[in-house]
Amino acid sequence: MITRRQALKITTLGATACVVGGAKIAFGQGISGSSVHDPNAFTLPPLPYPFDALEPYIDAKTMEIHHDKHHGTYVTNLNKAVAEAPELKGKSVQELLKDLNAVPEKVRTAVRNSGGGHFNHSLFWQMMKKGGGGEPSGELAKAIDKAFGSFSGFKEKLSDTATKVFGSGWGWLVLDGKDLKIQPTPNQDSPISQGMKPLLGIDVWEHAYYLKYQNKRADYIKAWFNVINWDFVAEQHAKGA
Ligand code: MN3
Repeated sequence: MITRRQALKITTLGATACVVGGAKIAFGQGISGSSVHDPNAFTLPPLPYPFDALEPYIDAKTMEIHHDKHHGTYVTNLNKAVAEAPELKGKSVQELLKDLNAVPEKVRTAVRNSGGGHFNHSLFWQMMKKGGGGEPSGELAKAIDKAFGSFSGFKEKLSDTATKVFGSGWGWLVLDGKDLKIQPTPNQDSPISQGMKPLLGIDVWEHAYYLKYQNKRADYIKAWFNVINWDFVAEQHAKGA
C-alpha cells in the first residue's frame, strides 16, 4: 500500500523529471502515463532503507535531508544541464562522467558537479546498510590485505584520507585496473572520470554529518565504518574494473 507521503514524493519526482522535456505540467500529474514525461530524464533513486536505518551512527534527519534535498537537487540540476545540450540525451550518467571532454563546454561544469553528485550518491546509499560494518571476506578481503597489509591498515588509510579532504569531497576505495587504491576526490568529482571504478566511498561534505557530529568529522568517519555494506562492495569488486 502506498502512503500519502510516498505518493506525494513520487508525484514530485515525476514533475521534476517532466520539466526537462520543456513542457509544464500541473502538480499532481503522475510519473507515468503522461505524454509530456521525458523517459530519458534522470530520477532520484529511492533510499534502499528507511531514513532511521543507520541510527545511531547516522541520524534519520541527516539521511532525509541528504537524500531528498541534496541528492534530489543534483538530479534536478543534471536534468537542467542535459536539457541545454540535447546531444547528451539518452546518455547514462556513467557515460557522461567517463568522458567529460565530450560534454559541451557550456554545461561541462554542471554535468561534472551534478552528474558526479547523482552518481556518487546513488552508490553511497547502497554502500551502507542497517547492521553493516565488520570486515569483508573472500576475494575482497584477500585483495585488501594484499594492497594495504591488513584490514586495519586499510581502515587507517581510508580514515586518514577522508579526514584530510580539505573542504568538501569524498574518500574512496577504488579499483584502478587490477589494483586497489585509496584516494580522495574534491567536490563531487567521481573516480570514474579518472578511469577508476569506485568500490566504496565516504561522503565528507559537512551535509553528511554536521547535524549529529558538527565539526567532528573524524567521529563521523569512525562511526560510518559500522554501516558499511561489505556485500555490495564485494559485488562491485567481483565485477572488476
Ligand atoms: Mn552528499
